[in-house]
Amino acid sequence: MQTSVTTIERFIFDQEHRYPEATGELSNLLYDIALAAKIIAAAIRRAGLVNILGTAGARNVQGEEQQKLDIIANETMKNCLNHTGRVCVMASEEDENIVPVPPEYPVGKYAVLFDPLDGSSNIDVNAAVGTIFSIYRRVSMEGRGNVGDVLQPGCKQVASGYVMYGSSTMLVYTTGQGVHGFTLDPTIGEFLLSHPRIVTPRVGMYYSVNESNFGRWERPMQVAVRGLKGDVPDMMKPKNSRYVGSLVADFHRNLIAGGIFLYPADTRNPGGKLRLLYEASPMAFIAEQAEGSATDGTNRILDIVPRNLHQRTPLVIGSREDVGFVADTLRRTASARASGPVVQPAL
Ligand code: AHM
Ligand code: MG
Repeated sequence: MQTSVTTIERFIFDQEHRYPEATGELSNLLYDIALAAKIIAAAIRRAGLVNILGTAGARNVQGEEQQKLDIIANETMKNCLNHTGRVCVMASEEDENIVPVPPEYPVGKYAVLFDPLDGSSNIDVNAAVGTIFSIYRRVSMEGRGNVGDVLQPGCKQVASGYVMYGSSTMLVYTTGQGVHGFTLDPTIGEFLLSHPRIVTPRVGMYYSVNESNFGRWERPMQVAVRGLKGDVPDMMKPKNSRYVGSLVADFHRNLIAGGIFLYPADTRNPGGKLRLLYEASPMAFIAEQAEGSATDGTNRILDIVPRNLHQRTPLVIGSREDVGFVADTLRRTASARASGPVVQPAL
């Protein structure tokens, strides 16, 4: 029987109190999110039993069918964050506009963004889903926060993380001091430190992409993915394919085992499918803190300045050398096409 454990509360407290100027507010905000994660995890576990699986008949702002658990997760996040005086404004993938703090509650110095239940199309088949969150310091000088507080580039994040509701529930986060993972012990209801200081391998074993879109990608992306599969063995050892279709699960596996996740632009999603603010930026902060990297193919994800709340972006993220290989291949193939015949193997 283990009698000494590190709870998420103790770990966050110890980390923040290395800085004398720390007020503890960010720590408390992270506990609020950990509490929301426990409530959502419980709802997911109960889902099959209490018959809350399936759609709620509503569609979210992107026109996608909303699952009942999406609504529960979204409300849970808001209710755990909106009354504490730590948050000035929120934004959720499930809400069209920014989510203000109700007037009866005080506002604080952080803006919090979240995808309350990512990969929700996987719920009905009992596959892993997740919550992704991103925290910025407010930049508005007065009032109760505005859209400018959430439209900040990813490099301004003070923390980001995700919760994976899989065979166990894990919370992984960074405040810019490395990436740390906690596993929920359901017997005591606490997240316990299980993966301190996660560093992702420089070269990974896996590539993760929805290859049914292959014919809809631009040719440079087709060449890059074929490279990951073994078309240029002198440059890239062939990788194994893994794809759950749930970003949190695909990203988490690749973070731990090493690998690359891609969701490129295609003819159906010319700007990419994933959202910059709720998916790409928070994951990019984690990837970089774990010594990996993230790009849209040309630009570092964390440098992109968002123009609107639900902006999408192509995403290539994971082990540093693998992401570099894809970015280089895109650049070389595009410039070879511009100046003459393509030197890569024919498709
Ligand atoms: P969601 O936020 O509506 O759940 O969509 C995002 C999900 C990601 O988790 C996943 O990486 C991607 O969509 C999968 O898309 P596809 O089914 O097109 O492969
Ligand atoms: Mg999502």
